[in-house]
Amino acid sequence: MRDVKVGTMTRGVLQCNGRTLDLSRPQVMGILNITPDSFSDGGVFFDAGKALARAREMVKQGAALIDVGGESTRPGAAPVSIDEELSRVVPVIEALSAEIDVPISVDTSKPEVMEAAVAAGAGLINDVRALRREGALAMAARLDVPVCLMHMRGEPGTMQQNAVYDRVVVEVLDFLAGRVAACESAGIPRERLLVDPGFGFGKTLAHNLQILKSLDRFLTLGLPLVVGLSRKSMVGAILDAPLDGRLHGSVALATLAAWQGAAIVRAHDVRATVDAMRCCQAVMAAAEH
Ligand code: YH5
Repeated sequence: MRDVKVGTMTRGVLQCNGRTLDLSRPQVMGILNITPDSFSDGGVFFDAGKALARAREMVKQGAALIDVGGESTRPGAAPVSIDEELSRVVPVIEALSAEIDVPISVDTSKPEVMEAAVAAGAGLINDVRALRREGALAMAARLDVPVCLMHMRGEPGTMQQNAVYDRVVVEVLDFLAGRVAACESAGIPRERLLVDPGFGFGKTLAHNLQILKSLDRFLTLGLPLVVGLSRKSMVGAILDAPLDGRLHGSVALATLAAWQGAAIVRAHDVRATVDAMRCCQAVMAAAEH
């Protein structure tokens, strides 16, 4: 990571497989889900053309990164085989990397998918299991791209059943510090790592709120901080709102995260979130007196 001075803060430019990600100001990672229930008209197959159009739109709206995911992490979602996940994400990453300039991240826990995605042009690995799957650490060490390590308690299907913490912020911090150490032991330099507390992954509303209130404590890890709050159930619980009523709450929480130093916010609603990040950055960059 090359360092860039921003006021008194120093943040880097991340090298992502030939593309760069400027982390001197909060950036938006646009979500591109490639699952049969997205980009389809109710059938089993998704339309790669529609996925590409959506990615293009998000780049136009200011996304600095597009996160391509072929495995649903929703509770109760069926596991996806390696071949199925490959067939969903690889063609989309290939097509995207041929026509857009921003880095593409791959949301996966499978080493085989990491390898094929990076060969197809992906520039960042976003792993909700923080490289805990067999072979994932070694694969990520071999691939020369940054990795986002996310905290999740348990597995998507059962994670809400074990959402018990003594001190949630300390426990999530300790987990991430442990994964950073595991990465360094496996040969992944710190300069290639990002961390994410994993909002909603094995956490109650109270836990999610505590983590967001104290988000700046995660900066002690010394790594760029990623957060995903967009449309999540914590927004739904606060506002008592269905999925399509969570835009303003999602943008508000993303702003609170950026204000505390989050480098990347993962979002569905790119234009609104980018506007909020620009407003937040304007205040953060203002002179003190
Ligand atoms: C994240 O936080 N999240 S997938 C449930 C929702 C809405 C959205 C009930 N991948 C994260 O977005 N990667 C996902 O409504 C992620 N951080 C990172 N790094 C879950 C998701 C969602 C779930």
